[in-house]
Amino acid sequence: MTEPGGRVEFCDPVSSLHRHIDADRYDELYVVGDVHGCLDELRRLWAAMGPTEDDLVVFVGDLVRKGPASRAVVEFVRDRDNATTVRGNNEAKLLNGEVSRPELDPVREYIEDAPVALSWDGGLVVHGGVDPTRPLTSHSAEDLLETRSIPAGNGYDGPFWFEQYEGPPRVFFGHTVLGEPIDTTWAVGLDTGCVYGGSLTALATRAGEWFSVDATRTHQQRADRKIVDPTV
Ligand SMILES: [Mn+2]
Repeated sequence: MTEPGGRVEFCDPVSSLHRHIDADRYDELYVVGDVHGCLDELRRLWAAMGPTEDDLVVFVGDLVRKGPASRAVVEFVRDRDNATTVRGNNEAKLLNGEVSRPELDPVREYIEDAPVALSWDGGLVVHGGVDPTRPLTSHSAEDLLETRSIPAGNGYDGPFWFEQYEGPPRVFFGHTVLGEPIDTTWAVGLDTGCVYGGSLTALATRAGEWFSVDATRTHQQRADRKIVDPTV
């Protein structure tokens, strides 16, 4: 079963950074929020989900930075045939040279190969979000990586794109740190701030089953005003 809505299309150059999958090839599609190097929490979440080789686990990006084990988290995802990731804004910062992390050089090729968008019929995984006032075909890679507030901006003041968006497709996203996951008809927000002492969250999209593990410890402090309590 796929979500309602047809195939997701982007225009060049984003179309070359878009991976479309046939959802019918998988028994279950899991989507996981921002990991940010939290390897211990990732291991516990993975054990709780127990994905089989016939499932696919899709990460929303931001595997790296801020937490203690960025390289090992990338290797964890890379080395599993039933796991894949889209690119997050923190991976983009590595690729564009905005930040330098030589210890990630051994996994740079995998990060470079990660698409900015991954979709199946009716479903779309991106790191940031989409602008509900514009068609997907007008979105840049940067839009998909960083959209948070609409009108555009990167702030935590809102209003947020996911409060206004009415699909299709149903969009699964991270990037905006949430006090609780967002689970609406058209938007599923999964970044529950693991690296900030929150939790690491996943959704089994078919079963509608949520998985969450509490952070082992707080790796970075974060102002409360930069954690969104969903109102949708
Ligand atoms: Mn993030």
